Amino acid sequence: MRAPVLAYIGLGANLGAPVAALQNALAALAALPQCTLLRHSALYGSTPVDSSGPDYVNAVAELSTTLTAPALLQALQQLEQGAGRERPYRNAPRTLDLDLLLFGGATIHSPTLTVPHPRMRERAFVLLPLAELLPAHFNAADLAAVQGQSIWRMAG
Ligand code: PH2
Ligand code: MG
Ligand code: MG
Repeated sequence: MRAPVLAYIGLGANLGAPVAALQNALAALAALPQCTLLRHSALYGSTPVDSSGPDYVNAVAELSTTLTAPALLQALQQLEQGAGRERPYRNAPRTLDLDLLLFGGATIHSPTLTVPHPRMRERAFVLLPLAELLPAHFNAADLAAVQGQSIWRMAG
């Protein structure tokens, strides 16, 4: 058995019922084989960034997993498919997006996966929920860099 790794997953949705989609996705992540859902951030509302349609709901989940990164990516893609994800064009509005942000301390550059996620430090909808879970990972300059972006913590 591989040693468990802490993986961080960015969740996003802006079509259908996004709050329910994220709640269902968190339950589905908790039920994945070889994965334990340890913590998740609050849910955040956010304005689409390089995307369109209704406001997004975003969050970040922390998993402990003995899956490999490609196996975890495949499991995330299956959950997206199960939530009715369609990919008509890049950054299209979506029913569920699950992005692998961090996989332990791994750096991965494969044709299908780049970790750490290349845009995670530029996007408040990833950075703020991730910083909620990993405050020591980010400094004031990191947070200041995304300060102008429209994001709000949702109640509950
Ligand atoms: N995801 C994108 C593109 N733009 N904007 C917001 N606010 N939230 C997202 O999750 C998001 C986005 C591509 O995955
Ligand atoms: Mg994404
Ligand atoms: Mg994605």
